[in-house]
Amino acid sequence: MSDKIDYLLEDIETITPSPEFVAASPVPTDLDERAKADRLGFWAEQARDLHWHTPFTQVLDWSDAPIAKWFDDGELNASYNCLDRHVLAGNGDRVAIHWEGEPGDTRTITYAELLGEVKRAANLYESLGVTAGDVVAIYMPMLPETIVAILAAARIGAVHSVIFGGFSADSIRQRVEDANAKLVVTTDGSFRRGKVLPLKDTVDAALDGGGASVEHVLVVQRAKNDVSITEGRDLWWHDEIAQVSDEHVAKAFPAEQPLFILYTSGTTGKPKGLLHTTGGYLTQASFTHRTLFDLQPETDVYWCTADVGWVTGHSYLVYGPLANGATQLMYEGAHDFPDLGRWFELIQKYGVTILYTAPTAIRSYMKTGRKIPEAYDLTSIRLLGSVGEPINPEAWEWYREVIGGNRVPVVDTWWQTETGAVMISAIPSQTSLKPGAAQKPVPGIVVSVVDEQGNRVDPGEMGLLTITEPWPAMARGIYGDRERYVETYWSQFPGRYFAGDGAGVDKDGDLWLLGRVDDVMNVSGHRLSTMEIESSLVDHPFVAEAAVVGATDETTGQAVVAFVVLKQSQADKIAATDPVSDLRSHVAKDIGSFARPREVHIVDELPKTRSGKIMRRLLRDVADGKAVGDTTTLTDSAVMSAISSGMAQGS
Ligand code: 6R9
Repeated sequence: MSDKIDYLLEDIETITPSPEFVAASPVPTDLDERAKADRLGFWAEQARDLHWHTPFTQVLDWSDAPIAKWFDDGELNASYNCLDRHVLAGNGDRVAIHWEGEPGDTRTITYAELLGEVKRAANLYESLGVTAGDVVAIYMPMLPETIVAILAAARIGAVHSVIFGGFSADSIRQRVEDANAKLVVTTDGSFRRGKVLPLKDTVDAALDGGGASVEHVLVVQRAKNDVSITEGRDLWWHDEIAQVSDEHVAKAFPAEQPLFILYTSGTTGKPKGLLHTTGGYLTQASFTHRTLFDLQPETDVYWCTADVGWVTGHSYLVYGPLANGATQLMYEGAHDFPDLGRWFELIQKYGVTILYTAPTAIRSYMKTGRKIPEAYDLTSIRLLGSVGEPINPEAWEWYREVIGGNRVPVVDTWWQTETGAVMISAIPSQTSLKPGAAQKPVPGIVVSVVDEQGNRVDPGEMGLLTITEPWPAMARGIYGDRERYVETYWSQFPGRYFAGDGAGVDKDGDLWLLGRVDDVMNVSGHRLSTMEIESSLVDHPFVAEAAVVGATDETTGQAVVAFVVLKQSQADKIAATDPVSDLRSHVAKDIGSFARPREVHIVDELPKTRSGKIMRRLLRDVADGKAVGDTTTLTDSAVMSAISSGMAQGS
């Protein structure tokens, strides 16, 4: 059986950081050295960058593994760290948020103003009887009030559970009930591609006959669409906020005070509510944010395009940037409204210097062509980040060349809802970059790529990513279900965290993330990464996007089945050839004949979750000729019907 990934043993050209970038970088050069010499001491030092009401004396308590306690005897307040301390340090006039609504309305909010809003909201929550440990569910679009609602919960020691604004009433009910939420914060509606999405109606449907724990629903007015108000339960945010004081003293809470629950889908149908606590989470979120993005808080304009409803929004739109006193852009709407230039127009308008986005967005711009970004001035950008999926080298190169003007570093950051903050990434001022690789564990993080028996694999071998030492931002379990947490992550390799991702180490010792292991195929005894074949397909000039799955095959065990979206700009050339046979040969030539796709299906669109991940599970069903499974988390379930009916007609 071949476990080799040949390209990991080849010479790969790296891109060294420019001398100007290195010279200007505020990131200490000895982080890794210090972390290796004294790992816990290193994290303690990072934690001391925060404000502690009561300093901690203990660093890690692992006696109740795998539920860690970090900085356990210390006390702090997350909201104080994100707001008060910047204002007290004289930075109250610094812009915290440049907000732009989809229709083009804008708001500029300084740290002092944001603090005032959060104090009022904290008073409002308290007046509604919300106290430390209570759960506040937040079903909101990308508004400044969403950040206010989150930080107000943190300020009083309440636990927020943000539910992505695209979720259905059933999903809201399930989450509200799982956590016994006492308060729900929502909006009347939100703007999306020029239409109003009626969020409050969805909350009403969720609470109709369910969610008995909910005492109040606070409604932020945004779209001014009609909503029904349930007397005694529902309150307008603006009415209530006007009646409370903007004085509020942040109390100290224990380091292990629960900060939030965030649900993520696992391999089973029931979403898992990952629980995160305060001190360790905030330490690692802020440390990674300032280190991996080379943050210069006085001058940078940072933009994370993730929705606040996902973990990336939590750590790199709320806690990381605000704890570091950064100035950031927050955009309410769709990337393609009113046209595909919107993101680039925003970068130009606000002078964005750091952009953090997902490969799927990059590939969709590759598909529509470089003309769109090239029409804007993107020279303010000095750093690019990627997250959410493996980034294929072609997308990495395109991102750097077209968005980064061929001059800026690109950091590929690997992490998960479970890990709370980035775990694997280059440090842009210190690492020679390799297109397509996440490269290095963050200082203070220890990982090991192992085989199924738990033995470390050699360079060039395919393995499984494990994390061998506890880390500050790690989840403190699945809310209310310790067993499931242990079973899902800590039982395959006892004593270690198993991420569910495949990985390899190259001859220089750099890490390559190869996608979920459930996406690994075994074809005639050859282990193949879906990612590797996708990357090869995307390398072909005709292909904009590709998804590969392992279909069941009587002879070879599994067979490679590819779904590809072709580039509109190449239509003339494509018409003159046989693209399916071209692509099959291309992969065979690129990787080896064993990797030649059994089938290549040309489709108009790939099925994606609302967070932009390709739903390979659904494509596998189609490839296996099975009924297509649950499509409720797709952005557009019509995509699957189109693909299935195309297959039935033998496309
Ligand atoms: C942050 C986030 C986690 C899963 C993870 C992995 C994939 C995320 C990645 C990446 C390769 C990267 N993933 N970042 N794969 N390279 N840089 O996305 O969290 O939504 O929980 O997803 O996403 O497969 O296991 P989450």
